[in-house]
Amino acid sequence: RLTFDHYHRMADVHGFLDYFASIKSDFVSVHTIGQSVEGRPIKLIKISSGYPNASAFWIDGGTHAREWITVATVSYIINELIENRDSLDRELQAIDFYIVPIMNPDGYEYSHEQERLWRKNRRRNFGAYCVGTDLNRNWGYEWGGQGSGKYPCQETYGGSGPLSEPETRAVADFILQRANKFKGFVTFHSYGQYILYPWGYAKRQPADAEDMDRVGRIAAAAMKQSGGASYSVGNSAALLYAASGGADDWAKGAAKIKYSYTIELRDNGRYGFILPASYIKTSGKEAFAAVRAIAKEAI
Ligand code: 0X9
Ligand code: ZN
Repeated sequence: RLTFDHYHRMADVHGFLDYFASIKSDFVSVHTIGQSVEGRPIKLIKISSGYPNASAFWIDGGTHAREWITVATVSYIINELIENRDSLDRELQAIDFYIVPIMNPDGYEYSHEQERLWRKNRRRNFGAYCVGTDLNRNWGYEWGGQGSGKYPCQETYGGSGPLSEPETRAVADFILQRANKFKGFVTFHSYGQYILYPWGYAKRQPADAEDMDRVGRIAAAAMKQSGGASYSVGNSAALLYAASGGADDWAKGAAKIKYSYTIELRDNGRYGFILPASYIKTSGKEAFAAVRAIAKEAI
């Protein structure tokens, strides 16, 4: 079992998924949808509604290795969706949740063992000394544009091509196989307390920016209401910076999932990426409120 008072290593997080699949096999299953560069599993947990034509909702964490709070927060959400299923609204019980808590297992382990502030995956780049591709610049929608590094030694290196990395490729293939089922997509990052919506590749609003903004604000209000922190809502390139090849842009632009968000969790900069584990529960609670709010609006 996982506790939410310290950060866990990959094996523990994955073990916790398997444990749920074994004790709740009537509605929970775990699937290895691919392998990382170094051969670690990309594990996905499906929390099923039991309805064959259910709407689906995507959640992921652990894209950037050092953003440990996202792995812990997504684990917390999984625990809530399973253990407190009966107290969940009926409409949310009718959704199939597909959740990957650790998108970048190699980077996550590396940030525990070698370099706490590691960001990218662990790709050995051809002809270069520097290791790693930024998985959040590697997605195949407007890949390689503004805010994406061309050179392997950059922290925002977008890779050798769109979806060149096994970690992004596995998830893209999985989602595209059932893309029309997905109504919502939330990818967790840290830090800054933002609810961001596309586009991220340039300072450009999507045609449905008004809807995106409205639902983002509902989510921020739900977070606050749950006793959580203040989150700012806005277009990602406008509020933060332009960065192309992001998962959120791909989900909206390529997979056509309307309600696609990046949520940057706590904090506001006091601890930054090195957020103490004592924040896991509060982060989990507010993030779960955001997921419930977005999912409700999306279906
Ligand atoms: O730069 C990123 O990948 C995200 N911020 S972080 O500090 N966690 O690295 C923001 C991504 C926002 N979405 C897009 N630019 N598409
Ligand atoms: Zn990030």
